[in-house]
Amino acid sequence: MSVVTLGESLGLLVASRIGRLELVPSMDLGFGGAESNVAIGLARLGVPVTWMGRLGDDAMGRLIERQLRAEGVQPSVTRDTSAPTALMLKERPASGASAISYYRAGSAGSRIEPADLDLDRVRAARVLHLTGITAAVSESARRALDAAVETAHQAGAVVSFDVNHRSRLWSAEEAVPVYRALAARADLVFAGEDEAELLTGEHEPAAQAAAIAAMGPTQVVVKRGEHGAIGFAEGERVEVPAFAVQALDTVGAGDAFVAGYLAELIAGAPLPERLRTAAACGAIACTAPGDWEAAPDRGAIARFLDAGDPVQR
Ligand code: ADP
Ligand code: KDG
Repeated sequence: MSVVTLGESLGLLVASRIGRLELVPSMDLGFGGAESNVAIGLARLGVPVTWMGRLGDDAMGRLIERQLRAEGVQPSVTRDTSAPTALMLKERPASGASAISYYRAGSAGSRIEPADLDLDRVRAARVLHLTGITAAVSESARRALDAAVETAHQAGAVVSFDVNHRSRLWSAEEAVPVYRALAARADLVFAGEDEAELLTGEHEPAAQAAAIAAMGPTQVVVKRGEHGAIGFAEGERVEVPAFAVQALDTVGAGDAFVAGYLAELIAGAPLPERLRTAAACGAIACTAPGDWEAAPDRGAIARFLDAGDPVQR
């Protein structure tokens, strides 16, 4: 009952202080990447998971692979000796605000191609999880997505697609037809409200979810940040509110949410339970800095759900 995901992971340098980046004295080193964030979230929830991607033959690539292994993710990595691992910088212009810059054009991760994929692992998986970021990074990455989707379909796996539009990487005009084509081939689609509006032209989350479902997927989830989420599956529509938390860093909330949803799907849980666990994972992920560091394990979810007292003794 495993999950396979593929995409680009990047080194992450985060300004240690609020203020203009050129005046910040130091940066904290970590990494991110929507698909590896989901993979770590799943591993913490006890789901066997493989992350596939290309990394540079450099320190950042080694850091990413080590960390994935340390988190219990099985990496399936192609080492690219002619291109570096990508980087992103996160500056903090004001309290609670962050701004990302990418250094990823021509990176190792963006050069992923169908030959890099371990298709036997895709065939053996229960779920293949993809995001629109991979579609944005290159033409060979789009071919890798196609090959993975084709293989997963033939093997009867669930194809899960999170739109994850990144306007720094491509324009909506370029991206939307690609997202629509991927959504039509997916069994399960996740979209933020803005993304769902891009895909459907609808403004209301329920209408957005219905319009995405009309494209083909049997399960659709619209993520609504601090307003929670709405899901459609098995002929049922379910809304969940967000859990009230003091959000410190919302980057990665959507990835933790997806991990929670997929873990419950694999466990055979009905839609309301899938969404509740997902919302708990999303909320918990917001409570500490980092793109994946705060993703919970089962124990943390249980403590969160019956926490009246925030002090643990
Ligand atoms: P994305 O990161 O993909 O943009 P969202 O911001 O919608 O996704 O977050 C995904 C989910 O995480 C939401 O549906 C919600 O359940 C939870 N979440 C996000 N932000 C908050 C928040 N500020 N407080 C509580 N839960 C949140
Ligand atoms: O969802 C969080 C991701 O956006 C982040 O970890 C980095 O994958 C990333 C990207 O391309 O923005």
